[in-house]
Amino acid sequence: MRALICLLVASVAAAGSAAEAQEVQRSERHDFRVVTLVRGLDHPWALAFLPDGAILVTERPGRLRLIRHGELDPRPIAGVPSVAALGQGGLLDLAPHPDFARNGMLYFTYAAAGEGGASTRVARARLDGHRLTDLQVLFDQQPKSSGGLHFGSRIRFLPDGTFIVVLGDRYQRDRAQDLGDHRGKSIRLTADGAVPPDNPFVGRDGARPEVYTLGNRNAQGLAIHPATGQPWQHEHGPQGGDEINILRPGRNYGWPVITFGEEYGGGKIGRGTAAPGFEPPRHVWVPSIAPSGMSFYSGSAFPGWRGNLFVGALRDRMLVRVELDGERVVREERLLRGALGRIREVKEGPDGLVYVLTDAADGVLARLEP
Ligand SMILES: [Ca+2]
Repeated sequence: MRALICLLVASVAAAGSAAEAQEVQRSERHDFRVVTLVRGLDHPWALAFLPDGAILVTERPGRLRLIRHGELDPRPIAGVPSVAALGQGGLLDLAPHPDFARNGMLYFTYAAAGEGGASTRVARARLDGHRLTDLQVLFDQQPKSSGGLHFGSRIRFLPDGTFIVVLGDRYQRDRAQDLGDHRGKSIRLTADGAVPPDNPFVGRDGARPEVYTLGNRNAQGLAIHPATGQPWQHEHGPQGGDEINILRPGRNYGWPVITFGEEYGGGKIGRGTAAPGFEPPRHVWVPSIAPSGMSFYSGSAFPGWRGNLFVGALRDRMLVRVELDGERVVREERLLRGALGRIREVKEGPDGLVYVLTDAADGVLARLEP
């Protein structure tokens, strides 16, 4: 069932805010309205909710924006480092430190240029009013490579206080199986940027100790399961073969040895879809949906969606609702098809509503409401 019926198209400007109720949509478990909160965001990439109710949004060209009381502050946050805004690169994900209310620390990922090209970097800084201070680079993906493809990335804190960053292979697929290379990996670091001593490849000759998993192509989704604390990831396949995976330390997720995808224009990649020693994906999309952004839903505004996983999709401009039975994907429903645009990011808000960002030069922040 992919029935999604637009019942009503209306533009209702709420008093005192830019909110516009665009549509009422019917879906399997809930009817909902899509309310556009903010327009005019330049390729927004990630959003984060702050304890005081404000919302931060990254814009890929390199700006960090503040939304307070539903209004976009016209002044970008100062002090953002310079980013390599080329192709898929730029200012990407962000995550407040779990103790942000006390320490004000923000963690973010971005494409950075340097010797040999560009790669994904992780930095943290303190948000002090309208500026970032005490900027500190914690990780720089090595080696850098040319071109503007496959920077990943998402960053999330685990319950133990360390964080995981999912990366991309920088379109150098064979590097994804090389433990001496950060391309095509996820990494795990402490909040201060040190290598945790229990990382899976610490002490192994020729391996980079930050590596947490290998064989990952280009991941733009990461969410921590609210009950198990496990990191769930999704990644772009080539032509076909987008995947959902559960990241476990030291495991090999197969790229480019096993994949459900094929070369662009056709042609086999690797050995097939499964092989001993490689983790099979939990879910596969063929054809590709181009997933970006991922969030578990545990709120009370949509009781029928509790325990579901939401995945944004650039292709077909939709939001995918994924039903789970433990670690098994049992069903998906495709929402918002064409209603808003390419969905780059999805997050559950502290109010239990579902927030999305659209990837466009005039991108929006919108909210799903019952
Ligand atoms: Ca895989």
